Amino acid sequence: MKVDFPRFRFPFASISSLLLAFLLGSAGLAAEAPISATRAKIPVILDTDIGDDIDDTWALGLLLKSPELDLKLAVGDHGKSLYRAKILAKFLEKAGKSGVPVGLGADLNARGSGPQEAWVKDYNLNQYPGRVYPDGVQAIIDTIMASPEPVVLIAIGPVPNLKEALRREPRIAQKTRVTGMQGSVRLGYNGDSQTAPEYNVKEDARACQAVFTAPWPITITPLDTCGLIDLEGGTYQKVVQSKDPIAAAIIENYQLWSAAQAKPGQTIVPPAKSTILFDTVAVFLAFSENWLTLEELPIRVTDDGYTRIEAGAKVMRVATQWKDRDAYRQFLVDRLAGQ
Ligand SMILES: [Ca+2]
Repeated sequence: MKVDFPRFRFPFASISSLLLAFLLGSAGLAAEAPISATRAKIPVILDTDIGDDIDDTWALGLLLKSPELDLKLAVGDHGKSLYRAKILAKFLEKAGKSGVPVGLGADLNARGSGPQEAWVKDYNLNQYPGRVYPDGVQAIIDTIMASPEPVVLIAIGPVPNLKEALRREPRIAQKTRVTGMQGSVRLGYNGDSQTAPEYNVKEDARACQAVFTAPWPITITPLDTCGLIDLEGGTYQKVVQSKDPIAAAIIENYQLWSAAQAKPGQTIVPPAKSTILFDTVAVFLAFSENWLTLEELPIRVTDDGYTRIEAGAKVMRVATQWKDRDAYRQFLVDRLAGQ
């Protein structure tokens, strides 16, 4: 499926991107050629707690298969920094993207692993062909400050790295737009009518408060929208059966992750559908708001991890409803399974 998305408008369009658009437009190329050939790719940084829930792995796959985006750096966040960096590095290598630098997250519970440990237990991070930054927070700062274009920071976990990055270098907020999977604004988990302290917020509410009050534009997908996305039946099977190396790496990780959830003695069968793919929606928002209703809402993060609509709080763009959820699911499958 070909989808031509309207390019997200930065509040601060750069001269060079305008010039590029003018040159391409005047050459008559803009109308027919594919997205990636006509538009400068959006530089993005991924800040992720990959290795806990499996949806970050699906989100990384979507990011790498989206020609609109140019991944400049991937950093693990919320502890377990070596484990997360190994998953990122091995996944990037399998995807043929080992030129992308990997960063270790802030030194907070640096040890520890999770349900994808079996995938990386023999992986040696020193063998990664790309750069590995021991101080991933500094790498985030340096990548943003050195970028000639504004950067989109995709935040799909708790955000202690970003709180620390803002503390060290507040000027990053002038050059960055954030898209995040955080919060629960009118709906809770599984479409519940009660809002919930959403995991990414609750795990480090102070960090989320720092990020949600910094002077950068923020767009979030709360549970209201990201919490309603999964794949089953033929759409799920299309990803399972894909020969694409990124799709294969996602499914391999998902099967190991599922097996790691099994209780002792329980028979392990490959999953028949995906779990909720929350984080994919934050990646999508980095380049499109298609199929979603966005509202400008003042959002305050409470100390116990709720995201309340409250007058006077910083206004952000919030994806509050799907206009066409099935179209997004179909898009997701076509992107992931396509070669
Ligand atoms: Ca996550």
